[in-house]
Amino acid sequence: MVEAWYMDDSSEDQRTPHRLEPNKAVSLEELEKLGVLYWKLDADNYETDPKLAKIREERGYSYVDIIEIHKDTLPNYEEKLKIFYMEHLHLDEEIRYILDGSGYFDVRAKDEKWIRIAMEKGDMITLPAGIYHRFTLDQNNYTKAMRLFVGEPVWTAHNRPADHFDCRKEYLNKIATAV
Ligand code: KMT
Ligand code: NI
Repeated sequence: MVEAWYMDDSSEDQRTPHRLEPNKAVSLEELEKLGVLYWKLDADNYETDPKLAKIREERGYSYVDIIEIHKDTLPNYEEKLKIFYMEHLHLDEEIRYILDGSGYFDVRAKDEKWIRIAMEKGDMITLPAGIYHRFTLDQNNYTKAMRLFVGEPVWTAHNRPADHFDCRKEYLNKIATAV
């Protein structure tokens, strides 16, 4: 099962876990209140997996591609990693399914603290439009992920501050009333 925790605020290497001492875990229910959805899937059979097909059908995830994040396979690797780790939001959902390797998605809690979500092979996540977040490789330095999207993909990241977007306002309203 996916593990998440509140981060410490040390400025050491972003690829280390950054757990608080003692660890302060975050449950799937808490993530759900932030609009973050999670599924565990069979990554060895993603091409024929009926569970993935059902999620795609239900949520309208018509587009898929695969990104491999490794210094030898990703063009402009260093630059991309820096961009991924800048706090940003999107006007649409960010949907990622880890097919191999691992990495951390960090999302802002209601109180603005960072929550780190440790994603491994078989973990699929949806970040809602308007949530501030970022991504980093962990110390394994490798992620292979499926990127999904509703319709034609728009990967544009709006770096913080991006509070003027309607989706940000709608997002804040939504989590304010989530119980
Ligand atoms: C993103 O948008 O931050 C990414 O695509 C990160 C890599 S997907 C694991
Ligand atoms: Ni993003």
